[in-house]
Amino acid sequence: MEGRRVVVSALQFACTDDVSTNVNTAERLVRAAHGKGANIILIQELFEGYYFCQAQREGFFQRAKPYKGHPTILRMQKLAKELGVVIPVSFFEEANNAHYNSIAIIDADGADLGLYRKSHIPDGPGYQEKFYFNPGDTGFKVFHTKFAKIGVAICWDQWFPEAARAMVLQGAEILFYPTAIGSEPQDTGLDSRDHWKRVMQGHAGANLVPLVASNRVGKEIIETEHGKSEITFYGNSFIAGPTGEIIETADDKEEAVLVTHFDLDVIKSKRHSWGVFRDRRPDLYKVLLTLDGSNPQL
Ligand code: PUT
Repeated sequence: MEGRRVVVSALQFACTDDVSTNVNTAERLVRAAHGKGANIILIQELFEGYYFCQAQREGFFQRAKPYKGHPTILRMQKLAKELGVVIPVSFFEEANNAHYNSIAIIDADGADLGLYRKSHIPDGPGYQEKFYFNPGDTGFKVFHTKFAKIGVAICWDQWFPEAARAMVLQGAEILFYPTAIGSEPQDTGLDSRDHWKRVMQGHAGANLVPLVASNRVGKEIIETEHGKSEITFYGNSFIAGPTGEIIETADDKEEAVLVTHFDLDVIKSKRHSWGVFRDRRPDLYKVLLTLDGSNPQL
């Protein structure tokens, strides 16, 4: 019996540091994904420009814009409505004196379903996000789109199984992670791509949901306060199935439009019959609410 069929897509491209060029590229690839039958199309994190968090420069705060009336969100709302597709739109949000790494979820009729603000903010060489972003205050959310209930989290959030579980517990049927990750300026020998993939494959398998990850490619060189810094983003955008299996993957250099379909009713039956949501023991998980692992139950 045919169930609820949904076609998901992950886009991957190299960003320039020019907003209109990048938004045009995103639109071209969204149209290509729609041409391949996609219903929900994921664009990579902060696709309007270079990944500016390589540097701590006060001028980069000027890249932030308020959520309401944001020109890229408005343009993607028009595009979503024209094509009848769902588009999560990642952007650098200014909210009075706060700043967030945010994503607006645009439904297939162009309606804005609301905002998720990145919860886990990384810091370290090349990825100095704490300089720019307040930790998100929305909590983990589920968005009821035309095609599926979706959970959307952002980049560093993807390393935390708690975030994935929280979204699926609330009914998310597919998880989406827009990302910006690549080389590590402090260690040329460190390549995290396989680790990065396996962690998210684990979220898919542990929660029995498909998962879509979209990452940028390309070398970006940024003038920092200590001279130039560069990151080569490794792409490898992928779509995983509900046992964590990789179904589609892109390479580490090329632009890509990945597309895969899933039957959400079949997956739902498998998720329920496997029993992990029946056998959870939230009464024993209070330690997860501590930072230091001290067990409030002892
Ligand atoms: N996008 C954050 C990645 C951090 C890698 N060290």
